[in-house]
Amino acid sequence: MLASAVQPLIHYSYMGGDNLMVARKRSVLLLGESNVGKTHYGAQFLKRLIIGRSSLKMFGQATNLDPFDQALNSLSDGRATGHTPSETYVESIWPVIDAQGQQAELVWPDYGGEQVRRMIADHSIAGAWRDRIQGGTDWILLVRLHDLKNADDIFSRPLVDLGKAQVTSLARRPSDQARLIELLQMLLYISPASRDGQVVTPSLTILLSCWDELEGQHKPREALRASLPMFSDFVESVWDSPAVFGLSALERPLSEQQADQDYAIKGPESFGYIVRRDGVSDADITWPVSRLLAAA
Ligand SMILES: Nc1nc2c(ncn2[C@@H]2O[C@H](COP(=O)(O)OP(=O)(O)O)[C@@H](O)[C@H]2O)c(=O)[nH]1
Ligand SMILES: [Mg+2]
Repeated sequence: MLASAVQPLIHYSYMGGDNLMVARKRSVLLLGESNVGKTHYGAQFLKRLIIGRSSLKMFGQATNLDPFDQALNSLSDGRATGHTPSETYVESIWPVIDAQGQQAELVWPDYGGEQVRRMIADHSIAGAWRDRIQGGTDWILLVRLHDLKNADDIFSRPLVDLGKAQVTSLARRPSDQARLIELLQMLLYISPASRDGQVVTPSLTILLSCWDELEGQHKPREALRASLPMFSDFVESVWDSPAVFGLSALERPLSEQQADQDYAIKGPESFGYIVRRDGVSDADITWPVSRLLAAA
């Protein structure tokens, strides 16, 4: 095979400082607005890696595990952890490997709750984000449907109203789905994704988080389409093969104050599930990442 044909599959990365490693390595970036469950998913994911109950293993030194350690301690008692936002962009990087020897780094950013919203409102992306976006081969976006609305917005206002006087009095903000589309558009713009045809790299996985909060939903893709149709259309048309799964990292709501005895007795690793395309649930919450490695 020609070297040039192989090139796009290879990612050069520095590991351990000085050694330039050439590896077929993926860099998976976890994204999501504030309060969608990133930290609790991270803690549950970490627990699975630690006890070996997953298809992935930790492969080297993870950085900056503090927020997850804290969440894990609370979960072990059967409690949720409080929100401890950091004002700046901080990230925790976990090197992982699957049974076939495929490696990846998982990047869990932690940032002040308003950072993503501000990024969208100001139309500007901070430097640290930019670097991450440019190096990422896969994006996993957490979306908590329960907290979002398919509300009227500037796009749903009838065009016939445009000519009428005093339309300004009807000022509306972009809806939740318009905001999410804007976020992905901005990130794509600064990513190395090719503008020709549908996007293949970075791949996009949408995890509908806190799935246990949604009633009567069976298949994740249909749930997304029903709640956020415009966002769903956007994703399907821009990406070559976007994936949509359900995620309940905790399996049930937990209180920060009152301990859930069942949790404390069985351990947090006995809780949490993923909902696959066909609506079947699976206890391996690391699977959305391991399937990306298997596809490499
Ligand atoms: N019901 C339910 N609540 C969850 C789940 N995961 C997280 N939460 C709750 O959602 C809130 C936000 O979670 P957190 O991980 O701090 O979100 P982050 O801001 O994206 O890091 C917390 O109150 C958690 O208890 C879940 O799987 N199910
Ligand atoms: Mg968090």
